[in-house]
Amino acid sequence: MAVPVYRFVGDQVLVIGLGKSGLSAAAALRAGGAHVRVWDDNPSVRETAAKNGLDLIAENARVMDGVRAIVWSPGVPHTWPQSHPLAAQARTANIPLICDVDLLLQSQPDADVVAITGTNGKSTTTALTAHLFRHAGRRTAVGGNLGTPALDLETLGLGGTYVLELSSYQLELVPHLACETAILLNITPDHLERHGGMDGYIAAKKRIFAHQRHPRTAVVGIDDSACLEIYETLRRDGIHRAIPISSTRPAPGGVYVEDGWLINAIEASPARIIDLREVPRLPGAHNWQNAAAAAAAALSHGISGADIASGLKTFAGLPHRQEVVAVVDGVTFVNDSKATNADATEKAMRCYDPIYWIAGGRAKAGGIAALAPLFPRVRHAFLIGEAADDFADTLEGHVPLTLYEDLETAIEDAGEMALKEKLPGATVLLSPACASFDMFKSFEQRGDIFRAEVNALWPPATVRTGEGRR
Ligand code: UMA
Repeated sequence: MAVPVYRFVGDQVLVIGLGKSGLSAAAALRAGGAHVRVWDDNPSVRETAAKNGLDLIAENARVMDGVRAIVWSPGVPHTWPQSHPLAAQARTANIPLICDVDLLLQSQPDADVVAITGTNGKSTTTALTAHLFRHAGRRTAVGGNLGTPALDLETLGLGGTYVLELSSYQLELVPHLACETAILLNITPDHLERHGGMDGYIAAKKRIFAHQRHPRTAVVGIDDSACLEIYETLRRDGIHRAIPISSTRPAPGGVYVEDGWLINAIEASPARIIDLREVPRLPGAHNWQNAAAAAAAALSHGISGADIASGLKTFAGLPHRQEVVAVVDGVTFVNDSKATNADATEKAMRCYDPIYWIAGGRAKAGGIAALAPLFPRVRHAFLIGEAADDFADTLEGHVPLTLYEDLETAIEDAGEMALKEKLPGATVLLSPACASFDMFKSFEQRGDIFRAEVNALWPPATVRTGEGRR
């Protein structure tokens, strides 16, 4: 535990939800002298918590009496699809729900904060922004929705910068989000059940700009209509320093990509930073938007274009996001397990041709119908999971396909077909357009299996000698 929270010494604080963020918050609060009581709706999690010495909230008690703060885990629904009983009691008692990120910001007021959200690309942008800051010699800690709970980050204090990925869930729980720089990449429908519809989802995303502190830099993607409207509002409000970013068109006063070049036009006439076509770990227009956002944040914190260019070149990328796991006899194997919806898969598909596509899992509403314009790139589809039959119906007559019981056999067949056909640019792409929970613990486990299986079937030594698979 890295950041103790001293604001609640001797006070009663509730922690609801005992996953990564809840346990981290409970530890930080206890270390800071708070009286912490905890709750999780899962009885076995409660049992473990009690065994580990945490005080459970007594059922049916007057829970809110004397409570100073309620730390709510982002994944626990509180308003939609239905109200949570403890959230309802908190509302009656007029106690706001906050999450661990809010506690970090309250405990570390001297550090700078770059907060990042968006439907897609926020993890890559967060990792890339942190990389650019570190590359330029800045003391930086990176976490939030990305994986490391906020209070597990190191204490930075004055001169340090927290780079935080924030989900729409977290944004509803951070009333003290006083960040210098806020980034909103894009908005497309997601998590609608949890926010009561698109308006609720957009409202949650907009909260990233609500409590900014000087210079109130708002970096906003202008490539979708919802974000463009938000940008226009911020530009005119006389409070924010709004910086537009685009991967598709010139954005005067902002950072954009033109003919593959990343351009800085924030304060002066447009200046080239780097040719993004030479940055292999950031393929595709969606990654170029991520690069523009990270560059805008870095520029507004005084990092030079030259440092940004060299930083982009050394960015290693994130696992499970168009991660190249092997190149075997000219066939590239790409792990894009993080693509849990059609929108994310579309972004990967635009980068490759021909594609040996491994897809399926637990489908999102709409399935893969939106990907139809990209079907001509798919040489063969290898379908797994609950969605396999539905996806087969959508692909029928457009793309040859095979259904599989397990991921491993699908990988083997996809690889063998690609290696046999030897088509230029051939890519075996795991980009499921589905959640993983029907077959795996998480998208990370699904991607780890893909990586391990590819390396087992076509080990690096085999790749070098070009002798085919073992
Ligand atoms: N729980 C309840 N009641 C419920 C639902 C869950 O008590 O109705 C309990 C579960 O039994 C479990 C705990 O809540 O014990 C889980 O809490 P959580 O879902 O908030 O998960 P954490 O492990 O704390 O992880 C959270 C984020 N999870 C979610 O927002 C769902 C992680 O984002 C984040 O990395 C982590 O904090 C550290 O900051 C993950 C995520 O899936 C990656 N995010 C969503 C996304 O990216 O789409 C928003």
